[in-house]
Amino acid sequence: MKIGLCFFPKVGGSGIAATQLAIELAKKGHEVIVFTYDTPFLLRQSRHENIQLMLIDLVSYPLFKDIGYPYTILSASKFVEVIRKEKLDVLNVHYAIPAGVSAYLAKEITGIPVGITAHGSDIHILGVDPAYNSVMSHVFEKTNGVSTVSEYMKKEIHKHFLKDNDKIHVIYNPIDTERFKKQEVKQCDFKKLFNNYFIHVSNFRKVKNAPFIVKAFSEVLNHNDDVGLIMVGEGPERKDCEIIAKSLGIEDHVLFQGVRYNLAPLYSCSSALISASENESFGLTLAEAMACETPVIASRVGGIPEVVEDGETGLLFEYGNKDQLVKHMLTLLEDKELAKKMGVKGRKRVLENFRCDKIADQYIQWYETLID
Ligand code: GMT
Repeated sequence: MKIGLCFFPKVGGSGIAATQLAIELAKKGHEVIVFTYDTPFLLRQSRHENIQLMLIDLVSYPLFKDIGYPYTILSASKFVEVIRKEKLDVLNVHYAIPAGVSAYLAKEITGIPVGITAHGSDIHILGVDPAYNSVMSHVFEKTNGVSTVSEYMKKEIHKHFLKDNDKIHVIYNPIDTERFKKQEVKQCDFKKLFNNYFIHVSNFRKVKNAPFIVKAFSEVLNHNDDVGLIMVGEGPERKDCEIIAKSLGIEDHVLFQGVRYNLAPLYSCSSALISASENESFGLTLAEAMACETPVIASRVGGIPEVVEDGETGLLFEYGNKDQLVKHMLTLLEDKELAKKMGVKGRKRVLENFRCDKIADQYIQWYETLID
């Protein structure tokens, strides 16, 4: 098959998942044309036969100074140009805004079958916003099919956009279980200060609720102070987390690592991954940590219960309930046997449900239905 895949290239769940998908499809012998505006970091690391990168030109004009690039038109034009030249079989865009609109235009112009993969805030934050809603409703109606990353998201799409449930397909996110596997780390790759670590990985947007994790962690330190909190990623609330850590006098225990590309060693040396999000359609980092045999502690929101089996591969807490989070953190610090068992079950769950080659097969089956 000749497949067009469009996604955001920078660090972020939808881009990471879609890049992994591109790599798997290419490995299976399909020709993949990636549409984006910069080289995704996973594609920078190695060469992949069968993947062609088509950069969307960011052409501006003085009149557009206040409104930014007209990205919807720029990407639609690139789709049309490439579809005509390369005779693509199908176009799959990841994250519905604005690429869903660009793909809709390309379908109108060339007739190509289009599948939109919705990832999260493109539905439950931006999609439902009246600023986008009327156009997005039309686009979802007119596209050949919609896929999304959890049953929770399927319900959201049905509620807000599509009466026709059969048009919405759930395909979980792909995890590379070779890249994400337990590594025997005697020492973390940064200075070893404590015997135990928790880890949080995110883009530090408000929805991730990262300052709450720092506050809960300070209460854990009242019971056990031989523990550090590794904070990975960059974003709007990272600085707030630093300020809170300092104001609580625990700044020596909270280790801000910036963006890290090799996460397996960090997951592997952690007692648990912590996620306190207000909403999460899937929670890619949870599945990555589980693949590394690291148990997870997460808020019971959105699609997270589909990824984490409560009491089996991790422990869930009610969103915003600090006492429950602290209790779970202490449980996994103290009961190493339980943590180990959960870790082993976590990897098994990822291998069964999220392994990237299996997920790529599910995408192929979905593309076949779009083409029919
Ligand atoms: O939708 C977003 O907030 C951004 C998006 C991204 O590109 O990082 O994250 C969403 O997609 C990820 C990949 O499918 C999921 O793992 C995240 O749970 C989801 N984020 C939210 O729903 C808040």
